[in-house]
Amino acid sequence: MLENWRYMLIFRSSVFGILVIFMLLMMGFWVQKENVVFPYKNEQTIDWSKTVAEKSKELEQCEKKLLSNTAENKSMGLNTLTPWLAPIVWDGTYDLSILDKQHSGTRIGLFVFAVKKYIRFLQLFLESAERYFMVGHKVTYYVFTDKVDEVVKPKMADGRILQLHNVVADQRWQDVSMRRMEILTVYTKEYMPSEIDYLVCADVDMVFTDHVGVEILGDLVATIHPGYFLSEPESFTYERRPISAAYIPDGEGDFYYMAAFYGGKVDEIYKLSVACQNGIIEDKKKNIEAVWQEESHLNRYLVYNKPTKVLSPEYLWDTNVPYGDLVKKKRFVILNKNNQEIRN
Ligand code: UD2
Repeated sequence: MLENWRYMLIFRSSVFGILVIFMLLMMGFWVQKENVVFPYKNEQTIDWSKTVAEKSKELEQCEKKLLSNTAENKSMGLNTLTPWLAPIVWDGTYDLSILDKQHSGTRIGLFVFAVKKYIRFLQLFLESAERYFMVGHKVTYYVFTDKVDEVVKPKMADGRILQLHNVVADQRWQDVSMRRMEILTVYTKEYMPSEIDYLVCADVDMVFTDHVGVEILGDLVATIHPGYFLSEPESFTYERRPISAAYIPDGEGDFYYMAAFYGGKVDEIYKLSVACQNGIIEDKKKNIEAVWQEESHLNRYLVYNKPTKVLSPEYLWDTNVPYGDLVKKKRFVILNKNNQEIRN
């Protein structure tokens, strides 16, 4: 009897135990099932091809904003960054109100030669600069001429100074043009460091036709020649004769820069002018002259000392070159002149 009772107890406990284990297993399964199933209540299919297509459209539009979509516009000159990550300044690539604040108090020099018959361009150059060049900032004009008495002083805004300096009138126009480098080596060392922070060098046979402001300032700044902004380096008119100090071998060089507008911090322009002037002297000793005089030496310098900022052809436009429609703003424009007449 006692034996039966013990078996009954063992049997009942076992059944109870099995039931408990079964219930626990069921609960575990339920919990697991719920955990697994709950986050994926409804199965969702993502259309990856659509998402990828939408993204590439967005990227394409983004690229279009920077470059227009023709083959030509893939050219380096239409980019907004150089391969060494210096900005190429185009309209819309900067916020002037931020830059103006950053440059409050900055002193800027504008260096120009108006020698012999080129004096006729000076009045328009200065008056247009008063209207468009660094408006609201401190500006010193450094005018070098052999005709100080003929200079017509423009009406100038507060904070702007006109300095007139006498300079020798070389006989050949090429020598007048190159003389600028020699003068720069002296002034950027002796006088300008205490007078200005940045220097901008310009040709005089030019007119400012739109805003040119502090967006152009940088350590070393050069402007893309409007005739070459769509061209490949092989067609640039660099000095190609190895005998010249301005020589640039095939395969080297990024842009063709124009000597009619460049600039930078005063000490950078000092280094640039010394290098170019030394090149000019070396060539003179060999009785040669670089194909585009100081512009060739400038280009050589800038191949091996990359500018920290590059100005698009907005900042140097020539109405005689094609593709003007690609350059919406023409801020500093070359005047047409009769070279034969003016250089004699
Ligand atoms: C190109 C470049 C110029 C320079 C030159 C060198 C342009 C717009 N400019 O100019 O930067 O590299 O080639 O070959 O293409 N000047 C005088 N009196 C003179 C002669 C020259 O003041 O008798 C000054 C003046 O500031 C003039 C500058 O030198 O703007 C350059 O001379 P250019 O304009 O006659 O030379 P150009 O047009 O070939």
